[in-house]
Amino acid sequence: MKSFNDVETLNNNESIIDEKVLERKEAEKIVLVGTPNVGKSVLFNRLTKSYVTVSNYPGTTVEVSRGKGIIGNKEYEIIDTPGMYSFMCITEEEKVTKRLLFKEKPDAVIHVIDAKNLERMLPLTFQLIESELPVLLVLNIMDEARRLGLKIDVRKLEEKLGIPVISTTAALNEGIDTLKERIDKYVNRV
Ligand SMILES: Nc1nc2c(ncn2[C@@H]2O[C@H](COP(=O)(O)OP(=O)(O)OP(=O)(O)O)[C@@H](O)[C@H]2O)c(=O)[nH]1
Ligand SMILES: [Mg+2]
Repeated sequence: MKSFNDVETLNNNESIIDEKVLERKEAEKIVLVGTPNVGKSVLFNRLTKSYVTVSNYPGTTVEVSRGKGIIGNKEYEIIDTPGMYSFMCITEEEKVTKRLLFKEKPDAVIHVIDAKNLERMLPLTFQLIESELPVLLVLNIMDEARRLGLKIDVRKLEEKLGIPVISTTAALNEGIDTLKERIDKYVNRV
């Protein structure tokens, strides 16, 4: 019976510790979203340097990666989400991503798209903006877009959308420093 009590005490202590962790002021948070296969996870690896944890979203089998990264002079928590096509969620992955977007209260939401399929992917950008999420748009896979001869007027797109737009080739580490600068400016309003 003694061992049973010991376990009870341990569990009580654990729950107190959890509450303390929850009360602590959290780091600035960035959530990466976008359709499958656009390079979110490659970008996540570029932005995070340490403490990457992969866990199932509570009550689901959907995996979410969290890591820490330094942007400007601040530490951020960066969250990599499973691919989503739209807010009209069909798959469990999409439902998890939508829930995460609203529950985590991110300081920045990075919508990553494949620059080759700009028009097909912009509807989700609109949905994110309409939901009043703090969105930045990343046109990734620019190497392939360039190879296909696609020309994108990034400044004009920024003007039309009213949000920061940054082009990257995450696989080659291109545009990552600029992305970090823009995130820093956006979050800290400088
Ligand atoms: N050419 C090129 N390939 C890239 C670039 N970024 C990512 N990729 C490739 O695109 C593929 C998908 O990358 P991921 O990072 O796994 O994509 P994801 O968005 O996380 O995909 P899901 O997790 O399925 O939603 C991989 O083979 C990457 O190497 C890029 O800038 N250029
Ligand atoms: Mg991924």
